[in-house]
Amino acid sequence: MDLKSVGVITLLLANNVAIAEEKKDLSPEPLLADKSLSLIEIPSQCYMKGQLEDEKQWLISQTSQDYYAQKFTNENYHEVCVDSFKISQYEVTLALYQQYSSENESTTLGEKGCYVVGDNGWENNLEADWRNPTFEQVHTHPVVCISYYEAENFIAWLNNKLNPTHRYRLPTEGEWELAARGEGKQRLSWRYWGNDAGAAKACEYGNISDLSLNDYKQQDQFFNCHDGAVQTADVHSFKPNNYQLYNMLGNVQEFTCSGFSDTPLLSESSCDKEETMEHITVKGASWYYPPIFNRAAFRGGLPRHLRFFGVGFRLAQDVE
Ligand SMILES: [Ca+2]
Ligand SMILES: [Ca+2]
Repeated sequence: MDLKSVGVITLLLANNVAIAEEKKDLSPEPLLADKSLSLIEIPSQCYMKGQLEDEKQWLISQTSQDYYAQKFTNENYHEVCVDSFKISQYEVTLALYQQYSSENESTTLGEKGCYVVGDNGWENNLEADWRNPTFEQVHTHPVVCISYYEAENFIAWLNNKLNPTHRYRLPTEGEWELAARGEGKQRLSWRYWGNDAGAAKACEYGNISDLSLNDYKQQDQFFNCHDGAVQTADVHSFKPNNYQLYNMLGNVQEFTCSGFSDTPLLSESSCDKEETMEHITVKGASWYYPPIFNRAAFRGGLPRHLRFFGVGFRLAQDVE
């Protein structure tokens, strides 16, 4: 490199510093501008939660009576009533978690070990963590490989930092499913874009287990369209549902604050912080899960201390 080039680079660097300093004075703090903090208010109401009869028949046709009985009979169709609440439009970003980590290195640097799918199926990869979930991410992707406890620690840090009147928390299972279903006609579908797993429409509305993933790693079942993302995608990508919420049924599965039991009535309307139930409920489906799991009614239960490469979370708040 000649000196002339060095001079140009130095000048560019100097200009960038000047621009950065100028922006620093004019912009809100980066934390406050993060997409993860953009909330939508959902009004108090009652709705029908759970699996519909035609959904049941489709699930059995895709699997078997035994598999259905084992996985999907806990999605009871019933009325749930929720108070008004707010929920984030987007999943919590890697950028925001990085900021948390930079201020809490003593607690976040030891977060090793994450369940990923390796050559022999699911395995606890002791080298994997939220910085390296075994695939490439950029800072606008959702953070993954975070346990429920770590998500709660992050939220405690966020509340302490921002000191808002209404404090952030995870959504309850009942709140999450209402938010995912959207409103009006959309709410009556298994997925907010419709029921047909083969429809190209699926790839417009979420980062799902599509042909991109199938090209990368053969799947038994997948959505027959291309969404362009093998693993995680930008949290602000694809079309939202009609509550303007993005990737409720895609990108990553999401923690709720409701304990998991086969009888959802026990916990879906409240946060189970007392740990009366060992497992925590996760909702939605990730970039990895096949269409049978990609439905608003699907419920998963995970041990609270484990991490998975397809699981993240979004924020909620009370409305007073
Ligand atoms: Ca995808
Ligand atoms: Ca999601």
